[in-house]
Amino acid sequence: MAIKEKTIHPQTQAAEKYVQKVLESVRERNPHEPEFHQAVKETLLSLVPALTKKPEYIDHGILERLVEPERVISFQVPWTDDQGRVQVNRGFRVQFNSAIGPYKGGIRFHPSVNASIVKFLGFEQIFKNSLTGQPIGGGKGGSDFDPKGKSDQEIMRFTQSFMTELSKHIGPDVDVPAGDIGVSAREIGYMFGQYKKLRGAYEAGVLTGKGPNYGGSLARTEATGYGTVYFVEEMLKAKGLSFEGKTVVVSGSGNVSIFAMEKAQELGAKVVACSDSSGYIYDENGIDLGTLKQIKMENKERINIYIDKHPDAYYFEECKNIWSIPCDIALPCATQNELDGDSARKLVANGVAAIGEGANMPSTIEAIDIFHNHEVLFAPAKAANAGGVAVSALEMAQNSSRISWTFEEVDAQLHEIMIDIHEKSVNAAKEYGHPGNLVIGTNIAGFINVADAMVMQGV
Ligand code: NDP
Ligand code: 2IT
Repeated sequence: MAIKEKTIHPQTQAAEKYVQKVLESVRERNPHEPEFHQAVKETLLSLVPALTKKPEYIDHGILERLVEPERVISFQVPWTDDQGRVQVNRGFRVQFNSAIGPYKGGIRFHPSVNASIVKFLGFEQIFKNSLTGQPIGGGKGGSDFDPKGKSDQEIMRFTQSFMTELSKHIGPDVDVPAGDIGVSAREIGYMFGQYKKLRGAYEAGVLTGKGPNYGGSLARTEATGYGTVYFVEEMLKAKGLSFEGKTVVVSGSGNVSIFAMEKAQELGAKVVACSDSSGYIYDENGIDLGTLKQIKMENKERINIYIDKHPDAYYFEECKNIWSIPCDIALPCATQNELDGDSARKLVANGVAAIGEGANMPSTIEAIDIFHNHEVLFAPAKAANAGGVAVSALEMAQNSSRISWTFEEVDAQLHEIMIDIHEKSVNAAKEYGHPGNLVIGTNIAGFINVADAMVMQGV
């Protein structure tokens, strides 16, 4: 008896071949950049349905152009420490794609920062920014500078030196950096002060995440964490579920994590655990956010201090083990690849219902496959954490028009944007033949907008 072979449409075959060819060339042309390869692979594989439907993208070489940054800047950052010694760090800015607006994306200060990390972040930013529906292109920057244990004066001297070089490459209509890991309002303030001095002009829209008293937007600090929870709320709602009464675990205890916890609590969830890079805390009564904010945001201490103030809570070393705690909803909000296959298996075995990626690329490709195979609701980073950059774009809009909106006005716009991103992702997943797969829906929805703009603007 003849075996009936599954027939693959020739256009799908052509799209798959094209994607494989681009992936191979990315690996060859960018050796030793595993995070960049991972981000490109995860994204491009999910674009096959879009390339099948619109093969003109292949003729226009859209993928080859998307994976090659328009500009990569790498520079020396010399600074003097409190002992008078000269230190040298490496700075980066990757201006990835400007099809739909000026480059936009954060700056990360962390010892792990290298070309691979900045490129994966810049690449993902293209799609994320497009999803927000705002006119912003994709970029990212950073330095291998470690802010831990540095004095305020050291932070200021380093940051000023970083901006001395960066200032040559940015501007309100060119490239607009913001914060990321290790860069919050304090660092943005020092960068803005230095940029202003070098330019001799008050160009408020050159950076976002500024203090609200000098051009920053209210609700920018809260935006990424709140936005992640708004997105997950929509994903749950579509299945008749909500945060009310759910047990939530959130990794990290930085900007994104803290405000994700705050919004989840507001919506009636119990957040029982969170972490920093040393370990995690478990408080079965629910994390006391007032105490946590004081420890991590104000005093910049280690998370284990929490148990001094809450003796009935527990502290465990090894932050990765946070995923062994049973929960209904897990929000990875710390860093890339913090949730691997083993962690995903533990979460699934403990009955997790939904994952919302507050961090960038926190789940490995294996972990995402496990969630999909077990029908766990999965909110991918490019959609779920887009609230931060969306409010950054609202900050740019306020700066251009020299007005400022109230916290409630910005928060309401953020909420609408997150609902819209969810709807776009759900619709694209359905339209391109993968209903319910938000990874595919998100990537395609973000891609189409940028790809069409690239086609219209020519080579
Ligand atoms: P913060 O610097 O405010 O906080 C980072 C948190 O993650 C800290 O608790 C930190 O622990 C922990 N962490 C950092 N690196 C590691 C690591 N290698 N292993 C374990 N834990 C780690 O950063 P953000 O909250 O701003 O950023 C968190 C994530 O969210 C990142 O992936 C970032 O790219 C992403 N993101 C941020 C946005 C923003 O607006 N800030 C917008 C969209 C995404 P410790 O205190 O010990 O360093
Ligand atoms: O990853 C991100 O989207 C950010 N760090 C925020 C970028 C921004 O420009 O606000």
